Amino acid sequence: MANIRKSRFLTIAGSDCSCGAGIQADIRTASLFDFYPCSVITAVTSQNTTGVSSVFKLPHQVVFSQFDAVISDMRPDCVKIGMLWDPELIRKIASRLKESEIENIVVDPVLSFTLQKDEILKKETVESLVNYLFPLASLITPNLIEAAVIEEITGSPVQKLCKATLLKGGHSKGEFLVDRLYYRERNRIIQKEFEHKKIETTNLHGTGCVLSSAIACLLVSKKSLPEAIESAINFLYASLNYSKSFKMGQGKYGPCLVPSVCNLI
Ligand code: PXL
Repeated sequence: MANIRKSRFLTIAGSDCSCGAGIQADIRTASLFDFYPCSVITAVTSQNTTGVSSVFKLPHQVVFSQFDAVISDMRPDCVKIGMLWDPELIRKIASRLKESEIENIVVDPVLSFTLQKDEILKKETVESLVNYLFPLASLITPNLIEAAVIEEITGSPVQKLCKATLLKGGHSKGEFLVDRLYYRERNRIIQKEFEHKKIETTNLHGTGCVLSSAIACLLVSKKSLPEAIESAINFLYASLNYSKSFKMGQGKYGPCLVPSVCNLI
């Protein structure tokens, strides 16, 4: 009698041992949306609320064998892609994703760690993301800094590079922030804005991961793209509000913790 199919979520991302961001944040989020989570770990980071102390990039072969094991058996209904650090790795992951015909792919173009500029920002890495992964994505979710880097490298506004883009406004100055969604309808780009009062907190670590994972799950539940995004943004703000006063470690940037999803969406 074991025939009931449960929805599955796949994250392809880096591990964060403090569980604020990356694979661990994605799994926490997908579980709250009642998805069975699977993961392909691309790198193992050592970090806590004070910063990142090391990044170990897994050999390509180890990344692919995880991918093949999951894809050949689990058939995910949605995928969230986070930290991918090498142009060749990105090309190969993209080609395997294409072959597997998976839908509902959300790409969070993580170009650097919180507070640290590192080699992920290399030009060829960004070009590989844009040329191979963006065409497969249902949505990309850059923040303002990532969008500026991508625009500088490609010479094109980020919203022109993908079917749909959620440009996250969290890094803007001022009391309010605006997340802007751009999507195509009959060859026109439509823009929708989601404005929020900023929540006063430094517990912001992992917000991008939580948001993109929530969107990936919500895309499966047959909501339209704007509806899925609105629900996910509301979920993120409820999470930020819930965790704004927690003190998790000695450093400044604590994790954004997600409350129970009940009554939030
Ligand atoms: O939030 C970006 C991000 C993604 N993935 C991993 C991270 C971070 C930020 O620190 O550690 C593994």
